[in-house]
Amino acid sequence: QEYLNEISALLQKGRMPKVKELVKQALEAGVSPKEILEEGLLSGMSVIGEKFKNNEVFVPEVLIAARAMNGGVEILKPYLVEAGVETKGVVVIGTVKGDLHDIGKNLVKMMMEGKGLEVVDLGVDVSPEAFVAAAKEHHANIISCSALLTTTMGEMKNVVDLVKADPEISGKVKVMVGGAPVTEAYCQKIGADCYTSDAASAADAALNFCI
Ligand code: B1M
Repeated sequence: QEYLNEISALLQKGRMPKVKELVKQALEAGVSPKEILEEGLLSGMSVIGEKFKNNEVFVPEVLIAARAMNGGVEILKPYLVEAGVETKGVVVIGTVKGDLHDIGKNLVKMMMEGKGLEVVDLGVDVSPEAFVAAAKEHHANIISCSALLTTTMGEMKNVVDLVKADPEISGKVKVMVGGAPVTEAYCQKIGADCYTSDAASAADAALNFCI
């Protein structure tokens, strides 16, 4: 437990090299990879997620904590595959067509990964067709769209419409939307399945769709 608490605390401080070192030490000491992931890394990330939601920490702290988490996960990955820890669901994520803002999208991705979801990141300027094709290819549970411009948020409706028109994924793949100009009212207007205002809530909502 000492290792796990320390990993969680170091992750919250964004100390990537230290996190990596401690993950290695914990493995050598016989702590299970699943425990290191869930009670060390993910628990640290969820503290950061809560603090972010409450404006107690800000974007830079979240980014360095996420970087530390990725460092730890990198060490754990081979062991996790062996230990058979299953991912809880698959999310295809991207910033919509015409939009190049990716900071919020990256935060959402990191928070989702922090919840044990597998995230396929299509990057920025993603067409509705590309979202749908990737959702099929990766057997995704969710398509998650980010938009930061009033001029591009309309693309989210095109994604929703394309999903609804496709018999293979219609009703099966949920569409989540978010980004600064997006609102709950807009989400309902275009018929998307879920709107959240911040990255931590997006990850919570995504997990709820998957379990
Ligand atoms: Co641009 N930009 N930008 N920009 N930019 C805004 C968005 C703008 C509000 C600035 C302003 O004028 N006040 C404005 C939009 C106006 C509007 O449409 N209403 C704007 C503009 C106009 C533009 C350009 C058109 C400027 C120009 O060229 N004339 C241009 C467009 C380029 C394009 O996309 N085609 C442009 C370019 C850029 C940069 C490239 C310089 C840079 C982006 C760099 C990058 O992303 N790699 C940039 C930036 C940084 C911003 C601001 C300053 C910051 C955005 C940001 O990253 N915020 C922004 C002004 C502002 O917001 N104060 C602005 C931090 C981020 C963490 O927040 O993405 O909202 P956000 O994510 C939040 C939530 O929204 C939520 O979670 C996150 C945090 O918890 N969330 C989701 C986000 N996605 C979600 C998805 C979900 C759920 C939740 O899915 C389920």
